[in-house]
Amino acid sequence: MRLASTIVIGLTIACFSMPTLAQVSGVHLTDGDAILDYGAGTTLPTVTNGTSGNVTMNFQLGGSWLAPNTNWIASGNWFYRFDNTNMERQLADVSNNAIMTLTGTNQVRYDYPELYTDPVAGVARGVIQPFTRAWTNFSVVDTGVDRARMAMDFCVENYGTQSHTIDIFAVLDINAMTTVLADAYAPVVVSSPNRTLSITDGLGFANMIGHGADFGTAGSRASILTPMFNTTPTNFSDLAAPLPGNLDYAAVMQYSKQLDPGIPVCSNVEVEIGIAPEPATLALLIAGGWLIRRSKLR
Ligand SMILES: [Ca+2]
Ligand SMILES: [Ca+2]
Ligand SMILES: [Ca+2]
Repeated sequence: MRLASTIVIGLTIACFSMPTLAQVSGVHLTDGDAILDYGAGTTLPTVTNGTSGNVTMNFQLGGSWLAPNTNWIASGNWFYRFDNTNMERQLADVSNNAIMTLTGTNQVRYDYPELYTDPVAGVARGVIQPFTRAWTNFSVVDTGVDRARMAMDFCVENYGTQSHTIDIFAVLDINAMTTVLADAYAPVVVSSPNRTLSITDGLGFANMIGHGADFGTAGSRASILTPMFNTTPTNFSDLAAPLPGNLDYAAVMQYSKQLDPGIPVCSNVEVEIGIAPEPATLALLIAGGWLIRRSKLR
């Protein structure tokens, strides 16, 4: 009897001394030889504002995992700003209660039960925006030889009774051909309801498609990222003129959404990357195709 109660006491102590839930980790997704890491080798942000919101990422067309000169997206994330606030916030696992759910090898969902308003004195992380929650999905698809596509979406739900508006930002530091320089941007193409930013670097290309986005632009890393961490509301406008490839650029899609009670609102971005076949290779492929066709005709 004494032994049994000792065990019970021991178990009780063990339960109460267990650490709080672990921080939610980043994720490694694969499809064929395409790879997408969100929070590569790290946990998700644990604060609602600051440079940790620009989560380390890794997007590969192929090659071994994290091999040098294989990463086309250095970092990025979703940010949001409610109508009653002045600052953009990042999705953060503040209370250790975000949840990660993997599907197969190439999809992940993160649930965030808490969203935040501006920081206030004594509460650096900000006040919880009541009756709101969010979730994100990330996925990667191998779309062929030297081709890959990643998708990321952000959904927010208002389960209160008061309507809001919310601004949502998808920020990505894309490095076409894995190099920070030589990424030439064309002006954003508006093809309702989408916006597309097209980037070229030699034979490499990257297209960032904002489904239903209200604005799409790119600029130096600082011009896109710093405004996500400062103390004033930020609004972007469309990229109207081409950018020559002489800086390390980041790109952003902004969405302005009505957030009525009971109606989840989702924003979605896709990024296609690839290397166009060289003209000589193309000629060989065409010739090869012709020979195959001729042999089938016989
Ligand atoms: Ca480049
Ligand atoms: Ca700002
Ligand atoms: Ca870049």
